[in-house]
Amino acid sequence: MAAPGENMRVNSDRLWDALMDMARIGPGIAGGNNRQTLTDADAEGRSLFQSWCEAAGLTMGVDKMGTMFATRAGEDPDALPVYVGSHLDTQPTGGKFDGVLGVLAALEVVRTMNDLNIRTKHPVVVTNWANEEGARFAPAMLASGVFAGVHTLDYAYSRKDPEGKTYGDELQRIGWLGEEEVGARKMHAYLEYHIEQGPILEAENKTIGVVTHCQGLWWLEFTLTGREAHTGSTPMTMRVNAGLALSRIVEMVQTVAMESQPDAVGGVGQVFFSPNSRNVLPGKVVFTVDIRSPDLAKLNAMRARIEAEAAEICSAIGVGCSVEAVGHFDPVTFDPGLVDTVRRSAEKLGLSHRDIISGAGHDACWAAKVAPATMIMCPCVGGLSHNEAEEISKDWASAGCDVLFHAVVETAGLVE
Ligand code: HGY
Ligand code: MN
Ligand code: MN
Repeated sequence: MAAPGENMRVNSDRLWDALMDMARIGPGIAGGNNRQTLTDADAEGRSLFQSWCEAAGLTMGVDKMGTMFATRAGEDPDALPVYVGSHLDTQPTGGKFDGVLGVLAALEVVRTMNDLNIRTKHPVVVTNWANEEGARFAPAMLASGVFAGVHTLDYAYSRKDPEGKTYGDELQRIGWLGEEEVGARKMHAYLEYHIEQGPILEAENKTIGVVTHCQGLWWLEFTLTGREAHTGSTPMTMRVNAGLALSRIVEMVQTVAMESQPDAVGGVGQVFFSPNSRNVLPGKVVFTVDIRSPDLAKLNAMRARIEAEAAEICSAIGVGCSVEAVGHFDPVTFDPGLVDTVRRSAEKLGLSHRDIISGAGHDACWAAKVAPATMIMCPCVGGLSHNEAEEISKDWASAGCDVLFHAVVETAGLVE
């Protein structure tokens, strides 16, 4: 017996076309995207997204961090909106779907609501969070962090990219500095649809991830100070080699993460050498350690051990060592009521699903501090993400969007 509404589906072709159209903006060099926050490519993608929202009859608002909110009116003007979205910014060698799927699926939900003349009690707001990736301006999820009161606007504006440009200046330069106070908007609920960015759903042949939690994170930025010297004429016993300290610390982080299993990860993705000349020993090495776990005690124990052992490593070879936490959030438990709504929507649609903990961080992690929030995931090929070869199937994309559609309509309250 078909469940009520189970035949209501989104337009799979229209969703996929939107994804492919957006992917043409800020192309990478290997089939993915390089549409980093507050670049001209980001501005171009924002304008395309705004044109689609306005064509769907939505009203666009932009806040002082550049986050975009496109509203579909509800029947009850006093009802708080249901926010649905993710992020359009990408990694420098990002894929076509990380974040973008969640924003354009939210738009597809609204487009389908329009097609079916669906009216809801609560408004629905399609959301594009600024600077989710934190690749150009650390930390990640910067705009949603300001929205949730975790960061101040001044702190966010002061964040610098590797060229020394500030977030505030770049937001002004691309013309997307909005007028709304960040966080002034109040949410009835927040839902985010995202690719898994890991291997579990595909390996278990599950179409939907019902996200119950998100693991916590520390980004520890180390600055090691050695002595610049000639790599040829300086005897080994006279070297103060910050590069050697870096290599020992990276190895140590791997050991700490492996000894903290299960449910712990650690690694280094970004390193800056100075002067970065092939025949000069580095005077300064700056790098970020990324550690994560769904277990807060374990996460903090990893941090303490890494900082202590890094100090010992540097002391043993006479290298200066300082560390600053440049990103953090505790493990997140999503709203059980919304998680159940997602699970029932998947069941109503006859889609295979399993509960899952998000390995990656998302804007939903900060939204969960100010409103009931949850996530939906779809598989990605080989679990690969933050790689231009990131791939999903069209069927996966629309199956998760169908679940999002049903969960949003239920949460926003269908008006018959
Ligand atoms: O780092 C993360 O987990 C996210 O991709 N910003
Ligand atoms: Mn993402
Ligand atoms: Mn990402």
